[in-house]
Amino acid sequence: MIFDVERETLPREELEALQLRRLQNLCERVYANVPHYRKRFDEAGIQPAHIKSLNDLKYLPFTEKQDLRNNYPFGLFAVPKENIVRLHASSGTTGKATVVGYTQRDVNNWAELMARSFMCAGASRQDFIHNAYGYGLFTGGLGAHYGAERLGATVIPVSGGGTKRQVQLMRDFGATVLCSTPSYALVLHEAALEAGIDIRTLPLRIGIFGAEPWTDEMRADIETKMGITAVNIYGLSEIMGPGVSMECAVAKDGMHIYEDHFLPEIIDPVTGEQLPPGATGELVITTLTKEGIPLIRYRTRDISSLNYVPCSCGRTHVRMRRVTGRSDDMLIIRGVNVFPSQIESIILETEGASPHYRILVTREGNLDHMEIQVEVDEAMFSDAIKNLQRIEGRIQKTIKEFLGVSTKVRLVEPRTIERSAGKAKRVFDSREL
Ligand code: ADP
Ligand code: K
Ligand code: ZN
Repeated sequence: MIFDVERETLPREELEALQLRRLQNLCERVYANVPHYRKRFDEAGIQPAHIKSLNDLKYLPFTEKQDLRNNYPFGLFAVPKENIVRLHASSGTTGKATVVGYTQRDVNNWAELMARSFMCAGASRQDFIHNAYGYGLFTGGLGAHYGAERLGATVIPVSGGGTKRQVQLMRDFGATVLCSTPSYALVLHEAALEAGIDIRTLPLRIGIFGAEPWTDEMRADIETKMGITAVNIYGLSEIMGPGVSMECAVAKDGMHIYEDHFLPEIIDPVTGEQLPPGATGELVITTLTKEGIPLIRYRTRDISSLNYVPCSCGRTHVRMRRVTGRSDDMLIIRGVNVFPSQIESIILETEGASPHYRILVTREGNLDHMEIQVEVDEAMFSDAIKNLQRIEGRIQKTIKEFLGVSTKVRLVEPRTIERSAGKAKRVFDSREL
């Protein structure tokens, strides 16, 4: 089922014609209303009227997170302040928070795209949606909330935290859809077990997980434990919030970017050159319809690739591959590039290791040291030390083999690694201090 059949299945030619019209209009708007962009366009010797085709996108200047910070709080807004109906701020995972503003049309579009996303995940107005994304300045809670209402479903605005109670409510109200970070889904599962509730026996059938990187191995783990279909949702506050792209439950193979609203590119993060379809690099997004804070070629820092192969679900919008991490998440350990998600995959493939882990990086003298702490699976906890050491050794060896880096792996007792209601913090790199 497709929420907006007409727009979500537009033939590529028509889609591109629409994108071009919207891009031209966007350039006019930011040139006229945002001093920062007028200056950038002038410096690059480009005028809105120069944009004759989507190919000309590459001549436009990039926007970086730093540009939002330099113009903090409202400098990049393109409409008079009284036209802004809501503010949100990014969670500041990688530094000072940035502020974004929405017009009434922006919040309507957002609800529309989140409604599309719910249906893309297989949900409908029959569903009870347990929304455990944080409500507040973070975009997750309210973003999913209004989308669920737009769909006509029943939304349960639980927000993050109060885990024990959440589990009871999920059972009592018979939630069929869960929205949360994937790490919080695991926390809910754990709390349910403690309360003697087997989530597999509840009506819950769909998990819509995002806001942080996760792996296919994590998906499989959650699906088995909770007896649900887990799909990936992507978004960022600078561009809108959740619902920039959504994985369809039909193919479960990458997230459809709502291309009538967002124009994606993949670039080489070092040279800034556009890369051909399919290549892996940094995702760059231009907002085609946003009024409050429209952004040209926003560098997300997220590493992905674009798949233009038609999808079996019927949607024509391009799919982005699961984000393996942000370019600024990449750890360089003694010269070797390592993404935390690669480590996660290996941990989850190892029997006896739980999905709760953290990565500690330190420097001793001139040498980087990486220690990975993994909670041992409850069932294995009472096993002989010898067996536990075997698990540690296996993870260590696999990481060395596949990622080429030596690590120390330490199994720790179940439930000793801190749980989070939102985005999990897994990497502790004390080298930066
Ligand atoms: P912050 O940048 O402060 O974390 P946001 O809450 O806007 O602020 O987070 C957006 C970021 O979260 C994205 O740029 C991306 O790095 C990450 N993210 C969101 N959804 C996903 C997802 N499904 N997979 C991987 N990373 C995601
Ligand atoms: K309903
Ligand atoms: Zn699809």
